[in-house]
Amino acid sequence: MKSLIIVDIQNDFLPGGALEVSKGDEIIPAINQLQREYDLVVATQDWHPSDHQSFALQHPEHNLFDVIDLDGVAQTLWPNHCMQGTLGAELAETLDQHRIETIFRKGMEKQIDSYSGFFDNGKRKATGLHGYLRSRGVIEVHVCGLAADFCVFFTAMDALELGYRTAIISRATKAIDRGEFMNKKEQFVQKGGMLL
Ligand code: VGL
Ligand code: ZN
Repeated sequence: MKSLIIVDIQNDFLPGGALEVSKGDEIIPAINQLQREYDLVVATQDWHPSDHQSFALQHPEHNLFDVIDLDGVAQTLWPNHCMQGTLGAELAETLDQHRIETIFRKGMEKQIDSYSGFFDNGKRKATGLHGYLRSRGVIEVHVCGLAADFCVFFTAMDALELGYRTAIISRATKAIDRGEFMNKKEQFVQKGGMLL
């Protein structure tokens, strides 16, 4: 069985959003098309409390995009984004959701961020995505969505580590920083990941 994981197609990551990914909206038609090719389609949703410690405003002594130590884990400081219950946290209206069986939320815990759809950044807690995929007989996962250099990359790296045949679908992802994604893509391929 083969699953498509649609990562964080949320208003705040689209042009005009709080943490916009340039041209992030342009991949949505491709993602809508892709869904029909999979046995199982799931999605992730970044879902932060308003005082989440990944928000720069929670650390007045630091600047946006600084990297700090948060409970022993390196943390980039972001603008407030994907706050629970806000319009920015909703999945994009143009994303076709009729084949999405389950949405895995992440980043709810104030003290730790969660880029991957499988675990938080300290690998302290699992989201349940691995158990869900396993119970459905999934052995191969393809990852798409936003942002390529953060949540897509870390989701794909965890999938590889968990033993799935794993691909990132290049035409269905966009990066916050393209240079950063080039480096990370290399790491992913070196670890056995496929780029489609
Ligand atoms: C993401 C930064 C912070 C992402 C989420 O979805 O890639 N990036 N929160
Ligand atoms: Zn976030």
